[in-house]
Amino acid sequence: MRIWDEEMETLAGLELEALQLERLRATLRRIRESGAPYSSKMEEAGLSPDDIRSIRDVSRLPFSRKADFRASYPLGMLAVPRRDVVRVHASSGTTGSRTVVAYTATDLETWSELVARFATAAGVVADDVAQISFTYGLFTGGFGLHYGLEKVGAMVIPASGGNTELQLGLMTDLGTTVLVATPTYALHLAEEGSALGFDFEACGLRVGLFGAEPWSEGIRRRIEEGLCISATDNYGLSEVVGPGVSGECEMKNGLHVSEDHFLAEVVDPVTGEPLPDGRQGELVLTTLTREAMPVVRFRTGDLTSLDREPCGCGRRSARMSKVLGRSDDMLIIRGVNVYPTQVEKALLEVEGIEPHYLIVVDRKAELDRLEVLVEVSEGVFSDDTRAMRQFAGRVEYHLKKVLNVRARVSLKEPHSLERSQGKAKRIIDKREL
Ligand code: DLL
Repeated sequence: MRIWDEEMETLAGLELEALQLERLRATLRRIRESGAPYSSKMEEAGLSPDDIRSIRDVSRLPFSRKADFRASYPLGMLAVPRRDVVRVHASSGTTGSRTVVAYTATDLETWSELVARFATAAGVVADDVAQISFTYGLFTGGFGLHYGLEKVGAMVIPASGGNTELQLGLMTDLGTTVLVATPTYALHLAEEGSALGFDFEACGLRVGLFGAEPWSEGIRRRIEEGLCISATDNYGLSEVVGPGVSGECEMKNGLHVSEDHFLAEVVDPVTGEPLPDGRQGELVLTTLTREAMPVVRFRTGDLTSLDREPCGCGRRSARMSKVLGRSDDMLIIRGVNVYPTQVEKALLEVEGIEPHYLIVVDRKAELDRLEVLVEVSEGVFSDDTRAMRQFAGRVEYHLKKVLNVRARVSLKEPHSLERSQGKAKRIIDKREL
């Protein structure tokens, strides 16, 4: 198994910590010299870069949040002169207003290296033909994967999102071997393709690089079966770089974090206290090499845990567990915390359930009610209302057993729920309307 940057991806222990400390202090100095907003946070906390004497001192530094980007919209977070910026992207704005992120030429070079690392870890090589079905534009997914895969030497097809027939045509004509998409779109492609009689087994597709939204192991299985590929997960966020913070290797036992570029911590989402390895909490990231917009202790809102045990692939970097979801997506239903991925996992444990669902939360007489709309397979769907009610009852029973929360299940005909071309929207919260 090839490692893209063997020296950096196998760095661990004291050597790694020394590099991280040097880079962290340099980042803090650059922030202070540029007068970027975080410098006043450091001042308020009475801290200077020289107070950070060991990597563990990072926990003394104040947090930063998405709100800091919004407060300085569009480019107030810059730590370099504006003329050094060669590209901007913007976050999707799903959880509020848009945030703009900027890159210097060196930042773009680093970003390509980061993507090349996780693509190589997933098994991509120079002979591959990579079809990018992420939207190209302000979203970091399209351009991020594009330049990283070119760096690996793959032949890149910038297909962009949507238009399934075009996607399938390109796959056949150009011999696509690697698919880049959101897991939701990969599922959609598998479904539409098989309806159109496309033979995924016979086409050369072999690896999937999927990310940008949470997805359970059940969805991974469905995608792997549907597209006849090995499906891997990669993670990132605009404010920190875009895709390339972490990604799975072929062992698929966690996402390797590029720790020479990002310092990863997991904290208690409520108190902000650092949590030990293995404990699930909110991921907090500090960039160690970003020039244009460095971020320090950025609260990602994403829930995961860290594992520093060595991995069979030879990389020594810490691994993140698959992201459970964003803390903002957590539903509190009659006092019980529920994440959409937990609902997804439980649903897919029932035979006859399809991986297309929508969660609707409502409040009646001060009580939260959870409804799950989910498609069933052709074999299960019928006009026999009694049989359907019984099946729904079985799903409800299973959800109650796993999630400890009662949910009403409405079974839907195959292909009836709306499909997404990008990130899926899983929750409709009528309590906010
Ligand atoms: O989604 C960057 C990206 C593009 C990552 C392509 C991977 C592939 P944003 O639009 O800023 O950036 O959204 C970032 O998406 O905080 C997570 O909540 C979620 N997310 C991204 N990757 C994963 C993943 C891109 N692999 C937000 N698993 C993050 C779970 C993910 N959630």
